[in-house]
Order: sequence, then structure tokens, then C-alpha cells
Amino acid sequence: MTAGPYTVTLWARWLRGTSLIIAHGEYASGPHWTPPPPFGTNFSGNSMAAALRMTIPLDLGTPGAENTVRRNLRDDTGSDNLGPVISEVEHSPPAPPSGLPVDVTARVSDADGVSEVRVHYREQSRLGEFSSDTMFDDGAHGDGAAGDGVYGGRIPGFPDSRRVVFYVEATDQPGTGRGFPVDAPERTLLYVTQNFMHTPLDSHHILLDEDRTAELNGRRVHSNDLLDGAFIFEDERAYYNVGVRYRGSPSGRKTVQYRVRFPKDD
Ligand SMILES: [Ca+2]
Ligand SMILES: [Ca+2]
Repeated sequence: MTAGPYTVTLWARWLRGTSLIIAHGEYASGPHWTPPPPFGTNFSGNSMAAALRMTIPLDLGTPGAENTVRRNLRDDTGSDNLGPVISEVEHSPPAPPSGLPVDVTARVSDADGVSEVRVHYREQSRLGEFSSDTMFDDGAHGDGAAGDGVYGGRIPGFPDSRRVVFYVEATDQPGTGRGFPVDAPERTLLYVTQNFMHTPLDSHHILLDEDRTAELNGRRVHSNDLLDGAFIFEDERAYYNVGVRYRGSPSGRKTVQYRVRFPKDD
């Protein structure tokens, strides 16, 4: 380093407490490096010390005040009450053979108590009327123990090669409902009845409902918009609400390859 003034800059943001920053420096002159003094040495008073004041923002937030999510909820629904939280939704078996019923389970909870849980289902696409069936937490509907918060219900068997879209809807004691997916039936869960040939190789199936299959096939080939679909892995596990589109650069899409984006939870 050469002799002369140097400027030291730093970035800091005030969060709480004092706004004062004391910057200490130490320098040694001469041809040889000298070891630094022991930790804790008081440097104040030397020529490289500086006291800096951080700016405290005028807007310190609104601790304890109502947040916008809650306010928007009340504006939208006229109530602070949220519908039940639905999670861990599964259907079994993941790739059901034709004609056999499919068991659906879901964990449902609500601080106000859960009054009703239903599974809604229909063939081929989300467009149209759904049938529905009640789900129970009584230990007698493939739901594990009674009263453990896991509900079980059943979708009847369908003929071979039918896509079945479904979603779960729960209502709490005050009467507020919520679906899974939350934007059902715009997005749904999905499986296909098919007597898959099982091979020693990995097998997986990418499913779209009838409507979105038509959209994928009918739209311009280079569209990168992801369509809502399901991914069935080796008849062992279903991944719902994956995003599906054709894969690769537009010019390379002569053979059919898919890009599948999994939801963050998986
Ligand atoms: Ca509630
Ligand atoms: Ca249960």
C-alpha cells in the first residue's frame, strides 16, 4: 500500500437497538509486519477509528397490526375464518386397474373443528359436473385410526383407460370450505385406469386430463407454458399437480419428450 488517504465503505441496515456503528482500525508503519495486538485491545483514539450513524427508516412496519393477508381474506369472504387445511392427499393404488375402486385419504384439520370432508371426481376432464362421496375419520374407511385427522373415502371403479380427475373439499364447523388443490376444480388430482404392463425397467407415466391433452396437442409446439398434470412412478407413488410441457428447444421438438416440473413439496 502506498501512503495517503484510503476510503473504506460498508453496507449496513438498521434492524433494532442503537444506530451507532463504531469502526476501529489499526495500522503499523515500517518495513516489517507486526503481529496484531491481542483481541479486545481498545483502539479508540487512533486515526483510523470512526463513528457512523445508520439511518433508521421512517417506516418501521406495523408490529401487532393486522397484516394484508388477513385483511384481504376478510375483504374477500367477510370473515377471518379460514377453511380446513388439507394435506397428504393420496389415492391407492397409484395406477389402479380398471373396474376396481380407488381409496383416497387426506389429512384434514381446522381449529374450529371439521364438519365434512368429501372427495369429488369425474371422468376425463375437470370440465363438467363432479360426483362426490363423503370421507370419514372413523377407522372404517381405510383412514387409519379413528379420530386421527386422516380421512378416507372411495372413488368407484372405472372402465379401462379412463382418466379420473378428483379433488378433496373440507368444511369447518362455522361452514367455511377449502379444497385441495386450493384452486380446485381449475386444478385437480388425476389418475388413469389402466392395466399397465409391468416390466423390470423403471416405468413412469405422465398424465394430463382430456382437456389439457387436447391443449398440449393443439397449441403451438414451442409453447413453454406448463400444463397441470400428474406423474405416476412405477405404480408406487403419484405426484400431483406437476407442470408438463414439451421439452427442448423449439426446433428440436420433432420427437416427443416432456419436461415435468414437480411441485416444491416433492
Ligand atoms: Ca376454520
Ligand atoms: Ca383416520
